[in-house]
Amino acid sequence: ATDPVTVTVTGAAGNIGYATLFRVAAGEMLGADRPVRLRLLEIPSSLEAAEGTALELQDGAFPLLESVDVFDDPVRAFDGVQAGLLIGSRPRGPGMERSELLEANGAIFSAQGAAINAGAAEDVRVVVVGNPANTNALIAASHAPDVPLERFTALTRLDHHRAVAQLALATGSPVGSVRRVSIWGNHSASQVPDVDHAEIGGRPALEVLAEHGRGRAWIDEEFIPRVARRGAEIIEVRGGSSVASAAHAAICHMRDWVRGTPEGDWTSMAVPSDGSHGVQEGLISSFPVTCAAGRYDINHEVKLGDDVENRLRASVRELAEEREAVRSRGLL
Ligand code: NAX
Repeated sequence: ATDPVTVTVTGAAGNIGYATLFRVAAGEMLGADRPVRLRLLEIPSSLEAAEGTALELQDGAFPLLESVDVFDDPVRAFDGVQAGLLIGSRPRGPGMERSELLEANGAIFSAQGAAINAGAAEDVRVVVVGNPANTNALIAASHAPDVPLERFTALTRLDHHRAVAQLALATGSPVGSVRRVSIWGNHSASQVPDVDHAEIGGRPALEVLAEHGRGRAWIDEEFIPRVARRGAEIIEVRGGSSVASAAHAAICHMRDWVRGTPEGDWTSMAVPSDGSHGVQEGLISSFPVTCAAGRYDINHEVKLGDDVENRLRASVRELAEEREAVRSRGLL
């Protein structure tokens, strides 16, 4: 047996939290040989619901689940954290101003960043799911000066999966044959799904798409908007926002970061920019990354097509604006 890993999940009583916890307990994130200690964070009004989830986790009798503890204090919830899934955030309510949204989330993620700074384990890794995910990750990172910046990431894996799935559907190919898709930029409608380097069944995706009558126009007018607006489509059709697919993406994000991406493929993660691909250093932007030996590396080799580059520039501008908005409110 190996040492247990301490996993903190915020928004534990929420929809995505609920869909995530049981799979983590089952070993689907960190491996079938890795015991886990779960620490659940909720706000006081949802603490009891989180306690109920903890009871259900007991009822799963998961052999890998060493303990479940529930907190409404971030300092205690993040004590010893090695894998942090920051899911809870303040969604935009009806009539809510953008400034209120930024401030509510600024308060949440600055407190959580400070708690991570105070108590995290040496090998802590954080993925922010709660929106606006990239900027929330930036706020948390800026309140954790003792934690290496690269340990703060945000989720764009759901966008990545959506793009992979749409390519498979459009070409009648198995999903598992689609590789090297990239999501660039912000996790928002400005995100940039990129198929220029993608492969389907080992062949250039653009070639396979063309055989199915899908050229640039399909990519620009159908594929990109479909992927970028898929969250809204799910809300329309399902009557609620993405839950299980988001939980799955968060688990895959952390799993690949810890255990590596498959040989010959890469994935997409929003990570602090090192200045490459024209993304201002320090902004948390989605990039194609490969993971090995517990770390991720931004893919520096892929060359941006003109169209992707233009779109990425707009998405990065949006990220810089979000950063400016939180900075001017003293949240960084
Ligand atoms: P829910 O409203 O079901 O759950 C959120 C939970 O977070 C609630 O139980 C709430 O009490 C808790 N919470 C709020 N503030 C907290 C705090 N300070 N500390 C601890 N817990 C806190 O939302 P759910 O559907 O689970 O979605 C969670 C977040 O994921 C939302 O911000 C949503 O926008 C975001 N999403 C991000 C996605 C991504 O790809 N990055 C996709 C799915 C999802 O839209």
